Amino acid sequence: MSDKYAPLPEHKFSFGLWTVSNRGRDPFGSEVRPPLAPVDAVKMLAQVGAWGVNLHDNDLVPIDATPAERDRIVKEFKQACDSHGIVVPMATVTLFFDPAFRDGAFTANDPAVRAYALQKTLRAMDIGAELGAKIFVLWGGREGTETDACRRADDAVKRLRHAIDYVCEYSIAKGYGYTFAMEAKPNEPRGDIYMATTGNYLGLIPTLAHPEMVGVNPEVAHEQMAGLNFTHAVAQAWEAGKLFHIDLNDQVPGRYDQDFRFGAANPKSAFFLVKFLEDVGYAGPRHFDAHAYRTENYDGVKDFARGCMRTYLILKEKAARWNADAEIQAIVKEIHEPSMPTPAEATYSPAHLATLLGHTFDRGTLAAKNLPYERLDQLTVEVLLGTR
Ligand code: GCO
Ligand code: MN
Ligand code: MN
Repeated sequence: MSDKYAPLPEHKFSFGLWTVSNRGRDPFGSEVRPPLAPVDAVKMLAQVGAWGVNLHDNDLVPIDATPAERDRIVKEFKQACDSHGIVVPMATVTLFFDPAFRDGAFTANDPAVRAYALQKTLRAMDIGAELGAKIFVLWGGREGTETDACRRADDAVKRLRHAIDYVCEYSIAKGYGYTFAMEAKPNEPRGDIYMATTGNYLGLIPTLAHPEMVGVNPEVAHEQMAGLNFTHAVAQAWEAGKLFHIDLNDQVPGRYDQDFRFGAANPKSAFFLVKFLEDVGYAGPRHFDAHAYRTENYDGVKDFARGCMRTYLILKEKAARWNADAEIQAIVKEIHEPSMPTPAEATYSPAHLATLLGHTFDRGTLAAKNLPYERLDQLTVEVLLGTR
């Protein structure tokens, strides 16, 4: 059976252990699916054709495990990954679940909580390194406030910087070779999270001790919760050389944190995202940080996982179709052409400056240039709807 949308290892599709094992609990209702052991989640990912699995420390090793239990669990998990041909490209740390982190982790006011958060992160890095991960994601879900009376927000930034610098040094000292991918989110579970958008992190990274080791992990839902254009955030990260990882899912703006199947809510935005990633040649993992509807059993979870990958591959094909469509490309060419003779773009020089300042622009000509974006968008929609 040949299926042109079948996932292959080269597509680098990965899922968080926490995504396919999500049991459907929400603030108003308990779990609807039985527990899924990590090794069984790996088996399921192999069945649906995924390439990788990512994990938080405590998705695998309970927070109160003894060192011996930890070693046994990690060893068994590694064996399961090896026997199912699943890789672990990314690891992360749970710094939000335990009550100890109710005031934050790296940014908490209590120095003991901050030290514990750091220790827990170093141990999670050990687990990830043992499993072969080279990307370490840090999501500061609790690094925020309900009331700004609790601390100065710039102190939070300083504490966060200190923690990131520390974990970079640890990776260097241990020879782990990690890059760190910082994941922003505007709110949930805190009223306001400090690093609200990918742009916030892009501002913080150059101030770190090892900026070259640190990039971002933008998530579709997180930018869309803030009402922002996700592809723009990804493009800025890419342009800065900082797109180290990506969390794909979907989200209707203004709703709760939905974590829908990729492309489920906004296929047009998903199309522009996939087109961007494929056009620029993003070579990192395509990680799905989403979960199945609460109505589903584990067969439905497989439908969900297959759907994420299939939609990505369908959109990838649509992007290629868009790039190859003669009428679309003629419009793209037209909209980039100058409307009148103009001094060539050049870097600043006294000669170019003189030419530019001496040039006469006809504002009427500029304003009259044909920009058939209605037609272009309609053609895009028709590619998406399958009529082209
Ligand atoms: C969320 C986040 C998390 C993180 C994960 C990795 O909204 O809960 O997206 O799923 O991605 O904790 O650090
Ligand atoms: Mn999320
Ligand atoms: Mn995420």
